[in-house]
Amino acid sequence: MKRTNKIWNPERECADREEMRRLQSKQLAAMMERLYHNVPFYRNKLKEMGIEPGDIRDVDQLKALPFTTKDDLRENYPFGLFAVPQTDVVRIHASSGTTGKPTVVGYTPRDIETWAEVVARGLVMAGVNEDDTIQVSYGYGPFTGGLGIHYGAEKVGATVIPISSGNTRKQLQFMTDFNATALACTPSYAAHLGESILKEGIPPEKVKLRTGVFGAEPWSNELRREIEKLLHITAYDIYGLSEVMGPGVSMECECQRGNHIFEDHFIPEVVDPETLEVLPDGEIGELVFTTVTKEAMPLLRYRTRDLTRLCREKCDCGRTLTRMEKCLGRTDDMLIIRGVNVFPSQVEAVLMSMSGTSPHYQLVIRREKNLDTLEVKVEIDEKNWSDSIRVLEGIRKQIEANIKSMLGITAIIKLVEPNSIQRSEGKAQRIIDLR
Ligand code: DLL
Repeated sequence: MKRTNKIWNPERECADREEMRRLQSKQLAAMMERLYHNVPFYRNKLKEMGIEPGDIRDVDQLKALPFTTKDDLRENYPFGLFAVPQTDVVRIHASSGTTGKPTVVGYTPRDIETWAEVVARGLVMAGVNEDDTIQVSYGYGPFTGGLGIHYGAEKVGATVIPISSGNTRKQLQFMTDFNATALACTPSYAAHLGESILKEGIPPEKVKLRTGVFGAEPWSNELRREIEKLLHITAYDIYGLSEVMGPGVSMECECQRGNHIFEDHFIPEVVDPETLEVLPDGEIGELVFTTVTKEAMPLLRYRTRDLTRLCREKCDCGRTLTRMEKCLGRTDDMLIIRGVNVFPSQVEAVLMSMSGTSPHYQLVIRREKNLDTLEVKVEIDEKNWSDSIRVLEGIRKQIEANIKSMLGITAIIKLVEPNSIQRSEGKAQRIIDLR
């Protein structure tokens, strides 16, 4: 008998909305007590605002509560926001960040259990079960990707290959020799693995993959189709951030119409990033999470800087969990090119909708005479690279025209030869900002 069903935890994942609200309200009230009594940072904030923990009884009251930002985490480095004594913390993760101190997060045994539960739910959405062998090619270490997926996969009962990121040759060897049926890594690395299979001439029947869970960086639906074609799989989006838990905050189901947020643990809101007002469902804004069940480091209204919109309608898969649209990008990655706002994922969507280009590109931003300019470096696939200059010039002009018509910006297009843009084994570096 199969231990895994199509829905891992139907009671929670298909709960009636009113029932979910009641649960969230109860969890929020309990969280407020813990924050007030155990975390001086929150106690001071709440006192300043004249809020007593007992005042908060309903999830609707969230909007009256203070936000938490990445700077708050940095200022309380390393353990200032922990709500439990060190003896109760069994794991620490940290995200490096590009500047300053890393952000540190802690987990109690129950937090680890919750994390495995939500990742298990996510893997089941992607069709993973105990008959699968999953190659976990996210980095193992302070980054939450590797160990996060690992525990969820073991909970599902799948066979885990904890290969971590990097060493593409070995990845391909393990994938084929151990008959991996599922792959977990960043979408950019998945595309690279797919191309490497072709380049190495590995016969398609030796690759048994049928599903993949990809995330940790923004990626377009067009790149999804490219990965699905390269690897002959269905590619699912998994979203998360270390501050909130790690991978498994939300996950895409078979309908592939937005990621279901595991809102019995992470309550979502979308706010206007300028005014911080809560936006109605369907409007794009900054995603904010309140981690109502976390013990070691619960966060109140954590501003993710990720831009998306929410949909609370029941999904065709049967789940009632609120969905978030595929992330458009991060507020800090938004480029303003001569007044037009652009996200790298939008440029990617244009590139991937054309033939002749590869999924490897970089955006170079410069400032010339006080104006920002955007150069798009695009790798051309092997077949087209050997073509005549006239053909290449045609492709270049077509990219330029498509970017202009779809995004409304003029970009300088530079075609580069196959394999000249550095491959990333984790999160791809898409933006080179020379300003
Ligand atoms: O990237 C956790 C993770 C690991 C998620 C593996 C999915 C798979 P951080 O390193 O803290 O944690 O980075 C979090 O990455 O705020 C988003 O900006 C971005 N991100 C994560 N998943 C997605 C996704 C992990 N599916 C930051 N789509 C988040 C778009 C994503 N962006």
